Amino acid sequence: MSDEPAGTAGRPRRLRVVLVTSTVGLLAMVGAAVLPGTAAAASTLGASAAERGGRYFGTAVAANKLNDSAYTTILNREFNQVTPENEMKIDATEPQQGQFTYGNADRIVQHALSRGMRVRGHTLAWHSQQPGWMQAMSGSALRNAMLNHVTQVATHFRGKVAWWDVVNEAYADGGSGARRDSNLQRTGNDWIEAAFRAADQADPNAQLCYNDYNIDNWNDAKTQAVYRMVQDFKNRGVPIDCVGLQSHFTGGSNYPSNYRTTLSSFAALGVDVHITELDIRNAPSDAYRNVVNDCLAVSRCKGITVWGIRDSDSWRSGESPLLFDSGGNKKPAYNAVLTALNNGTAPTTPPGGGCTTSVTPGTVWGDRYNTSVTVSGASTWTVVVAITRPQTVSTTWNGSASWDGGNSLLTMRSNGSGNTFGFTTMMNGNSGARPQIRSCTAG
Ligand code: 9MR
Repeated sequence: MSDEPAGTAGRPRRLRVVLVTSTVGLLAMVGAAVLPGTAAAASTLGASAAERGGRYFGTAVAANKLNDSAYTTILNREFNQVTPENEMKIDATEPQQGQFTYGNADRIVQHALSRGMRVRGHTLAWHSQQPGWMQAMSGSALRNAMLNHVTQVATHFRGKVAWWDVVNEAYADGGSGARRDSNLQRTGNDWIEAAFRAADQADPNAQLCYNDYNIDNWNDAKTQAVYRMVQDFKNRGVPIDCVGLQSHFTGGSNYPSNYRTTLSSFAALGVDVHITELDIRNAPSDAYRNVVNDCLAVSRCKGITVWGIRDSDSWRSGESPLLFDSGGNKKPAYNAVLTALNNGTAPTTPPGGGCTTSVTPGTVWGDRYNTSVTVSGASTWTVVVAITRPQTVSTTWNGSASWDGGNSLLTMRSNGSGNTFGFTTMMNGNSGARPQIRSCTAG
């Protein structure tokens, strides 16, 4: 580790703003008429995860599949978070030094944000999938090129990417607990924190994560080594917000019984934890269920991303490790995951019980649109609606409005005007996003 000037650990922390959305309201908005969003047992992975403390359930997405309607039907229905599978990697975004190409990544981001899904950026600095020019570099030239890459890409996606995998897979496998040898590592042991600082400068609102595989088993030397790095970063004020456990339980590494200990131990360092690339060989329901329950048991476990939608989309399709078969049908593991999410003990049904909302799209003008929400199951209620910025709400009716979450969460309380409230949303340049119902509480 490089030496850090004393006092940095206590410097003001970065802004932390994460858009909070769920698919519940969105589905109602794009549906032909009115679909219910319930606070009790949601029927899709994303909506159900959202009800478990605002978590997400996401998937890796490949840009070249966005024209496949079987694929996008499942994507749009089930998931409220996406990670571009390859399109934000270094070879994709900077194929020639200093020439940045964002077309495929932008397509995925647009697809996601216009549907209220959050985006995980993957990945800014990695030993693998480097373009040829970078592979050929070393020393300070490589260090500077890496930092410039981090700065440029994080700047391009500023305000759109909720979490960045700033550095990916920097530790060696096996018992050494050492850094992985790579051209980046050979630029100096401080390359990881330098990357985090550059990302922090470029996008102070994004959550910055370290992401790796085989850091699932708490007893593994690799897990312990990453844990010590995160602990050191927190101690010295290096801007890190989260750890991503890829959790490829496939090809020889299995779900470990101490997985929950690993999640909670990282969380105890003061970082969020994310399960970022989940797939499990042959998709056993038990292991999928355990992963979900472990995440729900750790309040800082913010969500789960599976590494592809259908088995045919998987990087290891021969192992059929995903939740949908190649025909797009739900597998038993899908039902295990959804049931675990819906039965989750994470506190989400607030005191007073839940109620149900139906969202009806209203008039759309060039710069704004109306939405109305009907509440069932309670005569007095509190409904929380997430607005995707830069959109803002200009007017509300038939309820008493208050705001929090940096003006992205609108809370509407019944005020004796009946069970249907409404509001006008100003697009402010984003015509695609639609409000998302976050919760409905009776009383
Ligand atoms: O799924 C990705 C596959 O399409 C690529 O060919 C491969 C190239 O390295 O990367 C795969 O995704 C990897 C991810 O970026 C990082 N963790 C391991 C994933 C599976 O290899």
